[in-house]
Amino acid sequence: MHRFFRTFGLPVAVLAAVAAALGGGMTRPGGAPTARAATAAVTISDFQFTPATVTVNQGDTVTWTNNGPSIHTATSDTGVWDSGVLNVGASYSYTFSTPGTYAYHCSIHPSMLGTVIVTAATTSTPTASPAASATPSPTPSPTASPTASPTQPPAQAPDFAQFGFPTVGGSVQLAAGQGGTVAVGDQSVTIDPGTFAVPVTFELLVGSPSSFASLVEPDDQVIATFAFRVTGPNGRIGLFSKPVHYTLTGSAVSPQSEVYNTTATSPITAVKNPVAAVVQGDALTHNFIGAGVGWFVTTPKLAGTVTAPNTGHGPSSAGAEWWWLAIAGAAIVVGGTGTLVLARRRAR
Ligand SMILES: [Cu+2]
Repeated sequence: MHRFFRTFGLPVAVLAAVAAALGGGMTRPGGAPTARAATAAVTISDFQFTPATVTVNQGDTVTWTNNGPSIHTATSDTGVWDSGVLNVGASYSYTFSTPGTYAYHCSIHPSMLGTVIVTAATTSTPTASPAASATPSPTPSPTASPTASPTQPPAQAPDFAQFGFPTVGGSVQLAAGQGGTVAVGDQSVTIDPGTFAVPVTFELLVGSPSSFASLVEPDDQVIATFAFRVTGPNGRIGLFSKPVHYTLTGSAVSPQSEVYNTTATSPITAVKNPVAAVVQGDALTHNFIGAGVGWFVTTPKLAGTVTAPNTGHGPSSAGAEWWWLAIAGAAIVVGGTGTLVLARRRAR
């Protein structure tokens, strides 16, 4: 974000000003999601995003418009952006400054899935095409404007204390630009210097694993729950300048542990985070760049009975461990008493 604005911010701002002076007559509402477009339009209707996958260049803006008849959201799986509720006819825009593949969903209807692919911009494009940069979004949100501050995203994050994470497990106050660590129990979050350009209070919220149990597969269990509440001078911050680093340690962590995103809705829904967690020994790590969703971590229920073998096995044995767990699970279903035997074998 920083680098993007240092490099391209000025020309884009100048072009935006030129566009404003021209009366914004260059709007291209039907902008096709072609690789060279500076904006791409995604229509939300009939419980799907159309197109479901849109490819844009670094620095381009994607605009989602709800053509009804229901309310929806366009919510990044990893907390990068969240449109909030889009009423019928409403639009939301987000400008992508970092190349990558971004999965998103509707937090009201989790089966609605979409992807934004952001390709790296060539160095000469920012000033090459005034028409491309002069396309204002229909209803620009604060985050959509290229002139918005990159380090103080105005997008307000939900307060996840109200959506399953009522307890402040840990809290740290950071001066502008300062890094730090916040922890509770076997969970910790490391914040690199430069993650926030303003002074913030970074709170690590936690909830009861049992309150999320109904959202996971019957053979999985929730072993950790957490959300971030980051409050700066202008309110709760939804998007960070850099990812923060989350770590969960403990014998319940297994190579099959998975991270789920939870919604700020009632009832809460959950979708699997598209980025796999990294598990080494009894430590699970994952990076998060925003506070637009909450999270929980699962592990197969049997993992609790076969904790010790997790250490000392390289990544190549992960598949084998998975099969042992599957076999053990089948044994439980069939025989009911197979667990201990298998666990003992497994431990060799
Ligand atoms: Cu929806």
